[in-house]
Amino acid sequence: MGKTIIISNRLPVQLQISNGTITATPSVGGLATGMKSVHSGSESLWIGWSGLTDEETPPELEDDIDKALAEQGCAKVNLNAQEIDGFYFGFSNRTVWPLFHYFLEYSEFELDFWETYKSVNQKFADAIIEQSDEDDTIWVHDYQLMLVPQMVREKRPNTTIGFFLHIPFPSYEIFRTLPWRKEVLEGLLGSDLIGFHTYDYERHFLSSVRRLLGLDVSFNDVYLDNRVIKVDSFPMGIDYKKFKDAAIMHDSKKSKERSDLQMRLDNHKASAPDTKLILSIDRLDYSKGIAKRLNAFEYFLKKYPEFKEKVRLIILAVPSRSNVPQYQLLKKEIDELVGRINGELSTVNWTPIWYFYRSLPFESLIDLYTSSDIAWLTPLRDGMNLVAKEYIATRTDQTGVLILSEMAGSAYEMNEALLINPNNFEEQADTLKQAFYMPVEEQISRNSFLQKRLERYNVEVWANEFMNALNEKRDIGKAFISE
Ligand code: GDG
Repeated sequence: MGKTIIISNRLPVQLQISNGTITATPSVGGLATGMKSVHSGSESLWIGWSGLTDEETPPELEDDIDKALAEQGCAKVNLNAQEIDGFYFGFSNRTVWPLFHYFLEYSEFELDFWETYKSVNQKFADAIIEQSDEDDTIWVHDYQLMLVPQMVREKRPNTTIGFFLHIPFPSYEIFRTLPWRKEVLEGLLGSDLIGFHTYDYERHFLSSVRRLLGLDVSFNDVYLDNRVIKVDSFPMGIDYKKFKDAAIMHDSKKSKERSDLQMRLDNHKASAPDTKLILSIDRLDYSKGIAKRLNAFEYFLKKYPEFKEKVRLIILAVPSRSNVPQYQLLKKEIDELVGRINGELSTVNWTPIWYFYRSLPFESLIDLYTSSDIAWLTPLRDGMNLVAKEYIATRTDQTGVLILSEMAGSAYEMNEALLINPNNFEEQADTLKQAFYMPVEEQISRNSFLQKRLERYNVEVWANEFMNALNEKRDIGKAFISE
């Protein structure tokens, strides 16, 4: 059996150059953690972009960078600033991201973006061919690399290739608007196994394959030439233990060990014990519905004025893709909304919204999760939404209410949460009220079901289930070839 090769746009390491010395530290994101069991030992390699463009990489340090990455089981694909512009900020984030999240009007169909996307996908495919053997197993991640499976297949017809999409796959009616729709489907169909977060995304994909390419689809198998491609759903979990343990550790901290943020949150609780904290955490992205949430919050306070001075909304918006124009406009809109709502509704004792526009360290995230009575997550579309799962994992005493958009992939597995349509302000206002008054026993009952499920289907189980399904495909393929 050969190696396992993982490919994603970004490598799971942070490179730092200081005084001519390179350090590569592993990142702690969900994907990197989940892939630990797959990406371990000498039998695996992770290929991706390092985060430094060619222009930012001192030529004399090239070898040192390669060495530092190799120590982490990684190899880099070199990309220049113009490639990052067209491939990442362009086709990935100005064409595919909005289209796949149903923001058709934001999606830009630029030939230049597409050409760069193709050539960069070819670079990734070439790197795979160079670094792998025929009997290696390849797992490609996400929407930036949808052409890679077919590009590898052309040179390596018998290699086993899996692809996982972390964002929604849209309905046929949306997907068909893409000028390069056939090329994208054909790119993906270079895989042996294609995974999505939910059954709906899987059906949408199969419907597009049938209607746009006219291929035979039976249940979740696609027939293409002499190959059978399996399409399935694999809902991604979180590193449950990490969040639970961090919350336990947090609860056991003595007062002098508590962070400034935690002290602020504690003071808030002490000075207004019957006030509830409502939390939302997202990247600053239009798909996450932050502006609509702010409007819905204002509506709630106007519909139910008795909650003035009784609730506080904490918005943590993490900077993201800030050189894409739509994200700059959204930042402005949110800044203005927060300013206006706070300006209109604040009293001497109360500011309705605390707004943080930054990324916080993991410990601060735990402070926020553990101190908030309600988590309110209202994406307009979201592949999965891991924040919802992380909030539940940190509730050590099982209290807390999760209000979650039906449009998030995680809603399919989190039926015990209060599920809402983010466009329905009436329903959102009533649900906030319901959350405020939900009896503790009901909170515990709902959360205990959720916790059990999240603990069982954690991110490691997700990665292993995908790999097992991929290995099964490889074994079937081998049996077929030897017949
Ligand atoms: C994409 C899909 C899908 C957030 N703020 C901070 C911080 N975070 C961490 C959270 C969570 C992660 O970022 C966000 O994950 P999400 O799943 O909510 O959203 P996306 O970033 O859009 O991820 C999504 C996911 O891929 C996986 O397939 O679920 O649908 O869009 O883990 O904890 N972490 C730290 N500081 C912050 O300020 N340290």
